[in-house]
Amino acid sequence: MESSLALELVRVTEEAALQSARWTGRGDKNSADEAATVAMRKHFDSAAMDGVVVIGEGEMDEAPMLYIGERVGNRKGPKMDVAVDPLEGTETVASGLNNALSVIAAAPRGTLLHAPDIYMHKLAVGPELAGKLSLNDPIEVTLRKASEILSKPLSEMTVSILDRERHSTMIRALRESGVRIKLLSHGDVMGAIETCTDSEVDLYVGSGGAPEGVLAAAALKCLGGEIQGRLIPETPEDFVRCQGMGLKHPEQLLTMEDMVGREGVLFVATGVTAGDFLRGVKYLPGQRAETHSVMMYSGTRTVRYIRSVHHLFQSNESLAAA
Ligand code: VTB
Ligand code: MG
Ligand code: MG
Repeated sequence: MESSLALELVRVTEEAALQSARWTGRGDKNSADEAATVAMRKHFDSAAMDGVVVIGEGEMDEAPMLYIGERVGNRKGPKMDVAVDPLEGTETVASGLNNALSVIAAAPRGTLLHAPDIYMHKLAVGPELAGKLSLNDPIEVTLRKASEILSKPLSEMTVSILDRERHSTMIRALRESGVRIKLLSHGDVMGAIETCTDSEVDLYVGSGGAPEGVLAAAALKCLGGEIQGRLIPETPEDFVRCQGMGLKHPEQLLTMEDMVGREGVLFVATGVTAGDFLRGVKYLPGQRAETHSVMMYSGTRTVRYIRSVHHLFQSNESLAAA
């Protein structure tokens, strides 16, 4: 059941990727995002589930599609919570940079954290470090512990972090510690995932979007890694929003269980632009295109990679007919 649903969801991220990839490097992030969102919405209803969007494109009144609370799926399957980011990396596509993705996570109804669109402090690690570090520790302590557990000197570790002014103190501390640093221009879902792949990245730290934190938690649960988070409500309104989403103490440490629950979670993603983990959309002769996706299920810890060749004629036609 999980794998057939995951495959149906891959179909949805593939369509979003195929449409948004057309905007690669064209300097128009809104059009790229809209193309992904429209395509994702149009294909969602073929998935056999009774889904409710808990992380989506915004509140109902401001976003017409994939708003929080919207029902998705054909209603003929399990009741699910659904988290989407039709285009994780809108600027990335607009600038033609690496690692833009289309992403969906799904888990039994009531299990995914309804994270508001604010920042979240994050610490993500791969299987070797999972369960062994704490976001409560100062970064120097975390690095020292990680270096001991991994049995390698700090100078041979790599830490990734979004390249942002708000991280200047943290980046300085990383530099003083002697670790290698991978500065990300965007895309911290992929940043967190990379701690679990055969990339050089050992830790992902810093703050990024809270919705992206929940999406990353879904992926890391499937990959055997770990992410911890702490929301950063900046205004009294943010506090109220967090509490409205069921978080009595908005600044509490969030474990993976807080973010994605105890039950099986599905995570699917399709590459939009090129990346180390997933290749981007490639248009082929004869109105065809190739996509690379991953589908994972935490219940079995299966990770499947799917290379698909699409006939764009059919893809566009089914879009027009939908
Ligand atoms: C991250 C990253 C996204 O936003 O969550 C980041 O994953 C956080 O916001 O790709 P800032 O850009 O304000 O730092 C993105 O870069 C864009 O959604
Ligand atoms: Mg988005
Ligand atoms: Mg995003």
